[in-house]
Amino acid sequence: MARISNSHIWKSKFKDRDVTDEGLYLNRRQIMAGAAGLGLGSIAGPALAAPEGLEPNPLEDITNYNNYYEFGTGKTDPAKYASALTTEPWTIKVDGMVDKPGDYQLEDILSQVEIEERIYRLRCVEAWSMVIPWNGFELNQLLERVGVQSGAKYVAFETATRPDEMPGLRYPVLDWPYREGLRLDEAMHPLTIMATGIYGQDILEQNGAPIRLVIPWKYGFKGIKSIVRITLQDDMPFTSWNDANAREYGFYSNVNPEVDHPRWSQATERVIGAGLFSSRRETDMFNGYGEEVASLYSGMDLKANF
Ligand SMILES: Nc1nc2c(c(=O)[nH]1)N[C@H]1C(S)=C(S)[C@@H](COP(=O)(O)O)O[C@H]1N2
Ligand SMILES: [Mo]
Repeated sequence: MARISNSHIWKSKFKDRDVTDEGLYLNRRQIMAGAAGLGLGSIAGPALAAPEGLEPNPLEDITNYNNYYEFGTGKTDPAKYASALTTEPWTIKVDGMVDKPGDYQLEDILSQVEIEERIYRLRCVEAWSMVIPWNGFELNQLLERVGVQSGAKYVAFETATRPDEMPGLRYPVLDWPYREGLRLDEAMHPLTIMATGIYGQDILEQNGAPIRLVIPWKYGFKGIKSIVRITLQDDMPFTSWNDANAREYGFYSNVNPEVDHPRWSQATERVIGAGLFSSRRETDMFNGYGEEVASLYSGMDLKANF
């Protein structure tokens, strides 16, 4: 088992797993993705334990306590309403400064990437957190495939807008569609993944089915769900939360215990699912991923560029 493992990253490439008929099972999409390059026989594996200190939350927590405002602003609204989202077929438009723009079918995208399991902390800007065992692929694999042109400096993302399926779109909480963005080097970073599964199963709609972004060192709202468009561009993208309240939500939104939200401290976080007397933990700079990502921001004033 070639695992890269330390206190806060843990990953396992499916091809390295032992074959077993029990434990973790893979969904159709992931089997397709894995089957392309790795051989079906090798895609199965036991339920795997996280390294000490990074115990994933149970699936019940991960799928019943969500932010997905297109389905309502309550934490349980997505679990109630998001199953209405039609996720097949699914097309992602890739446009802007790329060599191969086009409407890419999800199956086509997944046929040419390597799905891995990544157990990451998720830290919401609202000062709660959980640990999620994602299945997904490094975004850089897709960006390399479509051919990023030399002038591109940012990547913009858009969520689907389906008024018939998303009751929350009636309310102008945000300027829909939900939009997010990254600097190109952030998007290319190996920790940045596109997730298609959790616990080895298809990602559920409330978590951003069929495909969503995960950037573990940033506040959760950067992890845009149910992506239908990816645009390479030279200017800083429009981002929905920054547009809604630029004083409270910056473009970067790197997890930073030293930069408080104007209305609350970011020094600590409530651990979801920690029982009756839910516990708090101290928030780590870059959510604990500083060793890997701090260099992306060297020389920057992180209080000004929050
Ligand atoms: N399209 C869309 N993406 C979204 C959101 C949203 O409301 N709409 N909420 C964000 C926020 S605030 C967080 S904390 C994470 C939550 O992801 P989870 O529900 O899978 O834990 O999704 C992010 N992605
Ligand atoms: Mo969030």
